[in-house]
Amino acid sequence: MAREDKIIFAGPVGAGKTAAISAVSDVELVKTEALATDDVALRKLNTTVAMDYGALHLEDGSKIHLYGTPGQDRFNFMWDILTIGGIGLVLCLDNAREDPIADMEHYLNAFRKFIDKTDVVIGVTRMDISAEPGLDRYNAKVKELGLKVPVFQIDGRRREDVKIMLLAMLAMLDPGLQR
Ligand SMILES: Nc1nc2c(ncn2[C@@H]2O[C@H](COP(=O)(O)OP(=O)(O)OP(=O)(O)O)[C@@H](O)[C@H]2O)c(=O)[nH]1
Ligand SMILES: [Mg+2]
Repeated sequence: MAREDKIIFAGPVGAGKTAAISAVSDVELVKTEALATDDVALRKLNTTVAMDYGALHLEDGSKIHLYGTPGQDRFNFMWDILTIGGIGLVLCLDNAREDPIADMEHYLNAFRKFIDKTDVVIGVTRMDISAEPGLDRYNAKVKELGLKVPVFQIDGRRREDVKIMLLAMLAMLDPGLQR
C-alpha cells in the first residue's frame, strides 16, 4: 500500500545534506539558506539555517518526505523539531573534514533519543577529495558505540547514490515491503 514517511538528514556543515536532498528529490527543493558567516564561510557560501524539504516518489505510489537539518550546532533547536514524526535518520559525514569519525560520534550522540526509536544509515561524502579515513574506520567506531548502522560511501550530488541509501533504510525498517 502507498504510504507517506518522513526521513531526516543530519550531519556537519558541508557534509552534503542539502545537496543530497536536492539530488534525489522529485519535487523542487524548499531551502532556507543564508550567506555563511564566520568559520562556516571558509567552507562554503551558503548554509542551511532552518530546514530543507524535498520528496522522493516511489513506484508503488509511496512518498518519502525528506527533511534536511542545519549542520551548525547553534541551530540545534531545529534538530528536535524536525525529527518529530520521522521514521529514520540519514547521517551525512564529510570525509574531508578534520576528524569525521569524531563528527559521527557527535551527531550520533546528539540524535541518540531519536535513533533509539528508529533507524539510522550513514552516508560518507567527499571521499573523492579525501580517501581517508576508510569505511572500515567508521564501521569500527559504530561497533565500539554498540550500534548497528550501515555505512555507505556516497557522492551527495548523485541521485542514484542517495536513492540506494534511502531504499536500504526503508528495507531495514520494513523488510517485507516490495519496492
Ligand atoms: N567533491 C564532492 N562534493 C560533494 C560531494 N557531496 C556533496 N558535495 C558538494 O559539497 C557541498 C555540500 O554543501 P551542502 O549540501 O550545502 O552541505 P550541507 O550539509 O547542507 O551544509 P549546511 O547546510 O551548511 O549544514 C556542495 O557544494 C555539494 O555539491 C561529494 O561526494 N564530493
Ligand atoms: Mg544545508
